[in-house]
Amino acid sequence: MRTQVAIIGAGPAGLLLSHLLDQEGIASVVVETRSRAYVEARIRAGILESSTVGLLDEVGVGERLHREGFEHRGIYLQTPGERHHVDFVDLVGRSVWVYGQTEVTKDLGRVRDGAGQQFRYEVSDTRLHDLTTDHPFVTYTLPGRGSERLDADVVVGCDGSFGPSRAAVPSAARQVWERTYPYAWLGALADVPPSTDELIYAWHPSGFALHSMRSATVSRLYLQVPPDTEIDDWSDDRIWAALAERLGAGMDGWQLQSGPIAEKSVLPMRSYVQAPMRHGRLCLAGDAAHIVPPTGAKGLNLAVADVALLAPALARWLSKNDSGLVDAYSDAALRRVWRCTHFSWWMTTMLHTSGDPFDAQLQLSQLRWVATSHAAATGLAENYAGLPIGY
Ligand code: FAS
Ligand code: PHB
Repeated sequence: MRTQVAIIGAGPAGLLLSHLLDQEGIASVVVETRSRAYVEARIRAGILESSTVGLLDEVGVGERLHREGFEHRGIYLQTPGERHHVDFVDLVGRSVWVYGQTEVTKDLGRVRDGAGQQFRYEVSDTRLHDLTTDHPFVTYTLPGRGSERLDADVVVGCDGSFGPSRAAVPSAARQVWERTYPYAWLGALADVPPSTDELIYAWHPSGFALHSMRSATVSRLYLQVPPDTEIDDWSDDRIWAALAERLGAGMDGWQLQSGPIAEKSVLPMRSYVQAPMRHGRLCLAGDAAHIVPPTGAKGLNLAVADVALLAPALARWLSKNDSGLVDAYSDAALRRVWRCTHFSWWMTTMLHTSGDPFDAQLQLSQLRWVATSHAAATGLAENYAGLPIGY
């Protein structure tokens, strides 16, 4: 097979890239190792920055988001006994939207089907070849149909943190920065109406907690747990008890409604950045190049920002033979990557307890500062609501 851009990975980065390229008249084939149903059901992010929503609207993928998602003015920051609202709209004139990554992925898939996108789902043994020549190609095995070769002008690795593209950049040609945090998140999806109108980020001596949501009947909740936590050690009752304690049930009469937990899992917390995000005719986008802890709600939004930069760069290269933008892609994308990596680290270290009493006082002082200083709250709002694409 031959195409212009071979995209590895049908997550939000890969699907959105295929759509943006199509809008520029550039053909692509998307190769994915999982089934479509699995990818569309995989529970991950839930917060969309205003620039992400703006882009999805622009390219005709925002209709259901506006119909079924929630627009939020801001978030609550909480310490024991105090819940403070940080209003992004007042502070920086931008809101955020609550709309599950599963729904974004379904909307993108539907629009790509309508445009006749070529997909290869459930492939195995994906390999990248000749990336520093003018004729790169990808090989993989199709379920029950043997191996296939996909020739392209460019290969884009949108295959996340466990895909082959990241490692296809020779170690001598790449630099990696990594930080692993001494805690993890226990995430629970519960069939119960949210007990808050906007997200609550709570600092508590027993550990961090987050109350998010997916709809008027589904809540998404997170607890800080030790990194080696076994999910079987956490019964639903234990999860609800810890959430009630840390989110301050009873404070000013506020109650946390509990209910059936449909899904629960443990998510490791780490920061990872790999540079450059281009090597010859291989470009990396999204989690393939960088991982942020979810405390800043940046993962999905960063993947969107990468492909928003990459699509016009590839289009200009492939249709006008002008490599100016693609030569600048890695540095331009990494500027935002490091801004979001810093913000996600800052939110994570401000809100997760380390057990060190000195740290605790520093964290409480920082949270009080954000709650009382217009300048500090604006800094948080600017980063959380999202910086303009192309920052
Ligand atoms: P993705 O990982 O979404 O997509 C990569 C795709 O490549 C996958 O479909 C994968 O199956 C495919 N692939 C892998 N290897 C392949 C191969 N060999 N051949 C073909 N295809 C291959 N962010 C938040 O803001 N909030 C959250 O709560 C949150 N929770 C998360 C939970 C988990 C477990 C993870 C891993 C991430 C979470 N994130 C969260 C971050 C998340 O939203 C990512 O940033 C986002 O999925 C990145 O999108 P992509 O870059 O498209 O990568
Ligand atoms: C989520 O809704 O899944 C979510 C929201 C905010 C975060 C992380 C996860 O910071």
